[in-house]
Amino acid sequence: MSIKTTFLAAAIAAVSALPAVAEGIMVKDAYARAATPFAKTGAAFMMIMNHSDQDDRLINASAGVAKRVELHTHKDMGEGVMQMMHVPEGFTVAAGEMLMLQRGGKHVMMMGLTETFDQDKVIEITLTFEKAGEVVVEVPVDLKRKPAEGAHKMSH
Ligand SMILES: [Cu+2]
Repeated sequence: MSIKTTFLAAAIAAVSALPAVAEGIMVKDAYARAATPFAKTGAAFMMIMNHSDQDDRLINASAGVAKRVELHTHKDMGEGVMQMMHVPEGFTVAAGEMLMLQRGGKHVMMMGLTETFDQDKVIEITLTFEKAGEVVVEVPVDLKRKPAEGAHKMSH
């Protein structure tokens, strides 16, 4: 193997799931988690990039494994208290910008889970964008992943 192919193979191996792409929207590094594999609620986190030249908006999400899916964010209530809030209008992803769904921040909330969240199981989440339309993302369950540095602890 040449140095170049070795590097490429390593780069591909480092990505947990293949990026989903549609109409300028690219989703990377998606993962889902629940407090335990048998929890009734779970959340999904990911990096959403808008490579198009117009602003877009994530307006809805659905998942086969959940009875109800909502777009949530966390609001800092002060004194270290973070409260989850449903955001019906969704999240803007400006042209050329990135939207981070992460622990303690914006996330895809899945309620009424109908399947167990086993480590490395892949679930399908459909994101609906105002302009790009539906983007189906394969999201691996990762119960071991630690929150990103600086992210607040979140409880569901
Ligand atoms: Cu939530």
